[in-house]
Amino acid sequence: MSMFCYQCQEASKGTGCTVKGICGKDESVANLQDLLIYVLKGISIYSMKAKELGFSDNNVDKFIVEGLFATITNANFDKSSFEDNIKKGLAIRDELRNKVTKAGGKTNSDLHDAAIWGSSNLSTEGILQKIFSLFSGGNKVENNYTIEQFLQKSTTVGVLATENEDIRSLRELLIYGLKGIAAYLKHADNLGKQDANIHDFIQRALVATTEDTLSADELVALVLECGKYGVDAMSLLDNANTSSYGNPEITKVNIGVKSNPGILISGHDLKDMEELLIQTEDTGIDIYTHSEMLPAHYYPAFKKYKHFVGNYGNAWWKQDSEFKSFNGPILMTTNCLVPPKSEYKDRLYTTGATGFNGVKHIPDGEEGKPKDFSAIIEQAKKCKSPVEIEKGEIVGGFAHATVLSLADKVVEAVKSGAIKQFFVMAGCDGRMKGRDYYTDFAEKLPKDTVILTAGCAKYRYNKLKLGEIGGIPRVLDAGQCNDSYSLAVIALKLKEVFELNDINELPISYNIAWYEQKAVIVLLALLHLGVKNIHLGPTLPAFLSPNIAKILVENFGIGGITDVENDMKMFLEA
Ligand code: SF4
Ligand code: SF3
Repeated sequence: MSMFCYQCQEASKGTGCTVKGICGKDESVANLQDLLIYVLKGISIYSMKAKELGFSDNNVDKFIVEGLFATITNANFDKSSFEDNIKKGLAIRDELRNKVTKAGGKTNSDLHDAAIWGSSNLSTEGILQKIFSLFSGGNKVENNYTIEQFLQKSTTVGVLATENEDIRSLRELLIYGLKGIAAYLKHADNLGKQDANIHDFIQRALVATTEDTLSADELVALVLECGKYGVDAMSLLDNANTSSYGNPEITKVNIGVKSNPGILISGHDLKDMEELLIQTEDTGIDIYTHSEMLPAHYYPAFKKYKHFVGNYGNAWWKQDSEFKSFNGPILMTTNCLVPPKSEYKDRLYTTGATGFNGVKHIPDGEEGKPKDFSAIIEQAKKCKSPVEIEKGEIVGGFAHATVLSLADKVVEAVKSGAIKQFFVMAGCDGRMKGRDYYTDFAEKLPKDTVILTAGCAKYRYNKLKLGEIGGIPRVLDAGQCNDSYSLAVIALKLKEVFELNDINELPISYNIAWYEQKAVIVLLALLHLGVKNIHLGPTLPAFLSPNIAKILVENFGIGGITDVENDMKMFLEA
């Protein structure tokens, strides 16, 4: 058996991981992820037919979103969870097929293999029973499939099953955009916000990746449409976050430690954050954020918790040393999870879309009840307090409401020439040595420039002393990667204030770092909003074939990066 994955920036040799992922994903997990995506395509085929016939099922929509999310880089390494989800997916698919058949829809003959393979011959009752036991008893149910069958099938349905490299490139670009959307939809759903149109698009797009009749032009159009739904998903999540927890405020976050034992929470899920804060109140345990959870400190609703004391460490990839010195339990709510070292594996917990063999997983609460974090809390009480690795504060909270409240000041600074240019340096951080580029770039930017950031890319420069311009910090952190939406809202507002016809006339340059698939949807969302000349680094995606990269360069001016001096010159003279 072998694997092929090229969905993230660290794809081996810049082309793809073929033996084991640089991320640590082994071939069986990689292949089961491919098979799960294939099952989601099969479900979508029937779901779209069901929608045409006038019925849909929220549970099907949610299953597709959760399945996509689980395959995002550094989310889930747990083979058994993919095996279970493939089984559940097949049962859901077959039940949906029966319903569509009953309603008079066509479900036979020339359907794509994704809709047919491994189909059970069970009666509707049998399938319903199977689904019931799968949902109520996990993987205990007896069924017709073995892991060997799944692994065998998986090797025929992965990325390389599409032979034409341009079609493959577009199909995968679309799927990676959908994975990013799925992550944002899941967070919004956890806070009670849904948008049926986005689910419809996800399923329509998944079906499109099975249609050999679609031309490259049609797939390009779908990719761009994906950007529109990316904006919608980010807007939905922004609304979910701000209506639940208030608008982020300018906040100084402590990066030192206190003397109590602590729990470290990472990933992107604010609902988990809230539930953990509530359950740890008055327990003598302090809560710290790591990596992408840092922006939780900016929300007014979380400021009332006295035991919510700071941020510990840096971006995701430093977790192996930082989790060790933290001393207390760590809760991963989403990606990015690095395969854990033995020194802290027994203090690590996953929840939601994340998972790892042998790491304790906190399940969803039953019937909408909160998750039960008591095991983490009990363990924390027995742990030593964190070892201090740095001291000081970092400032953030510059999401759209804050920046727009400063609009007069910002506009004045631009008009007076105090601010010459903004640099959007949002996105992801990663292990690659070449990412020092972003620290150097931030340090060497002229003093009359301001960095707009979101995502874990900020850790490359958010502790530098870059100063202020007339009271406006030179690094404005809007929040997590999904809060890149704020940067788009700010740009659109500035366009309006300066009465420009085109967003590209603004003095804003885009030098974005990417790593995983949420960055892909952020990129597609920016393209949808008409932003041109985005530079993407540290390397261009391996999944862009030369022809598809050419289309992006010619139509949108997308480029890579070279070295700091050359790029700085190019951006400042543009
Ligand atoms: Fe390789 Fe990235 Fe895929 Fe992991 S997610 S297997 S590092 S391309
Ligand atoms: Fe980071 Fe994983 Fe992308 Fe959310 S935490 S930005 S890499």
